[in-house]
Amino acid sequence: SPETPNDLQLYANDKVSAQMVELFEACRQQLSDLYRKETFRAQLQKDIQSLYPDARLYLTGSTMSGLGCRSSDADLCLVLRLRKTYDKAINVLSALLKLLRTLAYVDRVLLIRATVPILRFKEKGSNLEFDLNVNNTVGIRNTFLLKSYTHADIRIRPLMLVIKKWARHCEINDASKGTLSSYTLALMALNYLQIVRPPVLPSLQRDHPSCFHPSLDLDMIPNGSQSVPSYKSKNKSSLGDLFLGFLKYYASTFRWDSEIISVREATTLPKNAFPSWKSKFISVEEPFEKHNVARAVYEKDKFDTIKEKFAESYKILNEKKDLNSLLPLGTII
Ligand code: 3AT
Ligand code: MG
Repeated sequence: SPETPNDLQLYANDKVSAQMVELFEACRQQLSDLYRKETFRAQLQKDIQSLYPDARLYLTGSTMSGLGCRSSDADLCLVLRLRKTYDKAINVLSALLKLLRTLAYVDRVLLIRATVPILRFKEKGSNLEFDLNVNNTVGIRNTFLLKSYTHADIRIRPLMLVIKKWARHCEINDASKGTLSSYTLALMALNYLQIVRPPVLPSLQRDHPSCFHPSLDLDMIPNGSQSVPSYKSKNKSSLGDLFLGFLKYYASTFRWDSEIISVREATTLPKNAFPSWKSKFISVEEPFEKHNVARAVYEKDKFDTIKEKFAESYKILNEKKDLNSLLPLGTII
């Protein structure tokens, strides 16, 4: 990892910030976790090529974006040539289901028929979990966009990890239960960091369009994101102040009913300019496509819970100035 603890210490001179650094150091994905996932990916790609010779398997999500925890799953995108999209993807997954059940190193394979259908399985004899989709290549693009944001400023990774742990503890970090996916939370946090004055982050898509062109060849994507220089922000807020600011922003400044979160534009967009977004409780624009990544939040009571957690957590942290008042730090990994 390029940063040293000393760099981070510049932003950790108060209690909450120091607690955030400590939590980050304890929970962040290790190089050994990454190697294990990569070894599994390479073997699985080889086995899948016995069925689909042109298939390529990419690791995506927090494993690659820099936002991974030791306990994070590994997201996989299988890329192969198909004539039709959805129908065929489900057929490929059915065929793969049979193949994976014959592999000695794979365990508990399930086919999940969601909007983006996936195979979910585990590595035999460990807790390592995988989600595999077919040709949902936007996940490769947005993973490397997120990775570039984590490289733009040293505070991003610890802040995002704490936000994820906080949201999980509040039980608002599970898209399958109608709350926020980790990816949605990440975009919400990035958008706050773009909007705060002075900004902690710019729009990387606006500042470096060629690195993030939506039709950039898949194999060029990781190189593209590597060539993004780090951003020199005038905002010197501590980690704790940014976390508190994030909670406060979504507790009281952001207008859920009229604004769309747009990391692509580094601002919010007015919902009334986009009629199909008007009825949504939470609107978060996917940076590479015009869809709402927060569409899992469609029940009013889940939406209310999410807003309540922001308000309540802001109040508690602002008063107590101790991360333990929000999260039982000793028990979290
Ligand atoms: P965890 O560490 O697993 O909690 P993560 O960053 O891997 O966090 P998710 O598991 O929620 O996040 O999602 C995995 C990746 O899939 C992240 C992103 O590249 C892609 N992805 C997830 N949801 C969407 C979506 N609605 N639209 C486009 N891409 C998505
Ligand atoms: Mg994941």
